[in-house]
Amino acid sequence: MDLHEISEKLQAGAAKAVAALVQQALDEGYPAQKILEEGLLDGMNVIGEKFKNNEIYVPEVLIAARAMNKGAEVLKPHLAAEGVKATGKVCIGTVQGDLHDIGKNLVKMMMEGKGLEVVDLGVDVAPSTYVQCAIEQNCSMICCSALLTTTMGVMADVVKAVEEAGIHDKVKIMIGGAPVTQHYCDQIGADFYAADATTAAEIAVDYCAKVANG
Ligand code: B1M
Repeated sequence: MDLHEISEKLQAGAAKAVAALVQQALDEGYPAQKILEEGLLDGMNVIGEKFKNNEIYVPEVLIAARAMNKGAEVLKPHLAAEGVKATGKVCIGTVQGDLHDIGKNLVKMMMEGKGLEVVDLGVDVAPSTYVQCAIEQNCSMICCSALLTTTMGVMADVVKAVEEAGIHDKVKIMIGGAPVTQHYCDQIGADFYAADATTAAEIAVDYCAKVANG
């Protein structure tokens, strides 16, 4: 099969077909990462361009997003890194005012695939909620995703809330999402920036290993 079929079905919002095609691609031996990039993410990129150019609107994007999530669910067990044994716990959420969760879900999936325990706070997460969760659940890292230039500022509030709670020496903050940059991370005093889900998972695993080894 051609992985482009997955991209096309995703753009059409055909969630069941996307899930079935992802399974077929796995059965045919395509690597999970390739299916993610050349099938699912390719489709979302086209959707993103059309959305930007007002060729499609929120309902179509939502339907495509649902198809993306369905396909990603099928991929989930196959994205696990082989033989990696990691321990550690982090929490993740999309920041307050922001409802985009596809990237956040991918980051979570990659982290779980590498053996981390991930507390998913969902979307529209207030700074105090991250802090409360990190304290109550003993998380080594708070992971914040933002997709809007209007919501990425909440990440600075998360850093402030962590500092005010006096836990920054123990709990590190990682940020990411399309408008977020390393420069912004440095500017607000967050600890880590990752441009993609794979890098985010690697950073979290490395940091949790450091914590575990004292
Ligand atoms: Co939204 N939206 N949206 N949207 N949407 C964008 C982000 C936008 C760029 C589209 C555009 O105009 N070109 C634009 C933002 C403009 C800006 O701020 N500069 C936009 C807008 C304007 C809006 C609304 C305001 C539209 C409206 O209502 N008028 C509205 C806001 C709602 C809200 O949040 N309050 C809105 C709504 C929506 C939908 C609900 C319809 C839907 C979201 C559905 C869902 O998530 N369940 C949606 C979608 C799907 C998009 C686009 C098309 C795709 C986003 C996506 O999922 N990409 C997007 C256009 C685009 O990005 N090209 C757009 C795929 C995903 C895998 O990528 O999330 O970037 P991404 O994640 C990447 C990396 O960034 C990284 O890893 C992932 C890949 O490996 N990453 C991290 C993500 N989080 C990380 C955290 C980390 C590390 C890495 O560490 C913790």
